Amino acid sequence: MKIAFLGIGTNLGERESNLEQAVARIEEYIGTILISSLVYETEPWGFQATDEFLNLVVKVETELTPSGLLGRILMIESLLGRVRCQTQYSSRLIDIDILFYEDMIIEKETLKIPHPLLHKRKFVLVPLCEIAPELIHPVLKKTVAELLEICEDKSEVKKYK
Ligand code: PH2
Ligand code: MG
Ligand code: MG
Repeated sequence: MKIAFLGIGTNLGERESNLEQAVARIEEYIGTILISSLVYETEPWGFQATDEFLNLVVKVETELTPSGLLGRILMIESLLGRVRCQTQYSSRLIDIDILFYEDMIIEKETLKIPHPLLHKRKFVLVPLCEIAPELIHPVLKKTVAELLEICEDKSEVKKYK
């Protein structure tokens, strides 16, 4: 069994229901969720949108390999109705990102682990720090709590429920 941390986000449609469905599909197709953060309401990061996001982070136990995990994530995203746009960032029904997989470092075109932007995003670091403050980033060699402390992202991240 391997441990992975996944970030989940949505800013379109019935956001709470999107998260609930994503969590249910993760349990069905990926593995057991060991811990889940609270849900946070967060300002769109890196692009302009009027719709705020709901974000959370989960810790899962899985038998899948990293590429197997990515395959299931893409399947779950499309099951939940996600249509991918060409533009870099856009509003979405659901987005599931692999943040960490064990302490593995993967640098493929189609799969980068740890998530290359996680340390720049408070919408990831705040929920991650809630459930795993002492986790060490295998590339940056800092704990999640330290990464949050030095993060320059000033966007708003507030507890939703
Ligand atoms: N995801 C992005 C880009 N910007 N901003 C917030 N607040 N939450 C997200 O999940 C998010 C984002 C790309 O996946
Ligand atoms: Mg993302
Ligand atoms: Mg994604």
